[in-house]
Amino acid sequence: VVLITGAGGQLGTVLTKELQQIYGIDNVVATDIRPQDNFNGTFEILDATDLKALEDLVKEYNITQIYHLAAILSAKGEQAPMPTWDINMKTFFNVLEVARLFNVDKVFYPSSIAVFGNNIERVKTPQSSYLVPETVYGISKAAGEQWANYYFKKYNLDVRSLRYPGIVGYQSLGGGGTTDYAVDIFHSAINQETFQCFLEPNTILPMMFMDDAIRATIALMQAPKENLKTRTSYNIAGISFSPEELASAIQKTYPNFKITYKPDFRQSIANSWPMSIDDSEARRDWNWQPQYNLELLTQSMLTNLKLKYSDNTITL
Ligand code: VAH
Repeated sequence: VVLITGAGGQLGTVLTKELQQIYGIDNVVATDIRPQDNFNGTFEILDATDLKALEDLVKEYNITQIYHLAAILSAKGEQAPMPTWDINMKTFFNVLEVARLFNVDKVFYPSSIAVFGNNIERVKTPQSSYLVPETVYGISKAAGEQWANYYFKKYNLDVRSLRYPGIVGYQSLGGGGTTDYAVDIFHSAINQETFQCFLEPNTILPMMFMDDAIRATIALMQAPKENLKTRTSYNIAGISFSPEELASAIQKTYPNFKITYKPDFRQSIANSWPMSIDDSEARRDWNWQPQYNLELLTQSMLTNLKLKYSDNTITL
């Protein structure tokens, strides 16, 4: 039985459905600190900073895998540094300890390109870069990677991790990240509103379509243990693009779509991150291969969002 923390988040919403497909709806326990309206499956309210509450759920449902998606992301995290550090670390320590004590088979830990600072090569940033993160979120994720590696080496706990780029999907909204503009822009396009972007037009960032991110997660978790050489976290790459490149991709379908730029504090976060990622280890160890380029991402976003807005099933 699989437990997901942060199941109501941008990634958790989609990953929960995928895991229900793979393991069966009765073998997935979705949890989040906030209730989810019209959730289909087993859902439990969980504040993952509460060790006892997590332990009780793991025992009650005989959990064998944990996907730990609960976290405060980069932009939101900068508004409250210490609470962000406390929440991001406490929740992961709880997951690691409960997994160790109750013989959980596998743990998934999401890391991020936010672990990189601008002390390194920002084009095709290598897996083994020296990490100097410039956000509390990035510091917590870099620390989490070391703990994942420690629990693997010391307790043989099978913790696996990906350094996600910005994720773009139609099923959910961003969760307080610096890459959220790349989701919001599509909602403006569909609703024929001018989009005000909080980053400069030429800010290139590593991104990935949601379906690729989900497929990468499942591929990593199902890879034979002996193939995995990296136990901190794997670089993975999808596509890199800037707001102006994304806007012109949208204008191919919506020629009248307009974008304006009003950079805010998130610009300095974006400036500290890589522009593109070298994911050769993931390709070597577990055959990673993205399938979505900018054009396919744009088409899929516009087609699916139009559907959601037309039969107003939009419950974002
Ligand atoms: C964020 N979407 O912006 C998340 C992610 C790399 C980006 O970590 O914080």
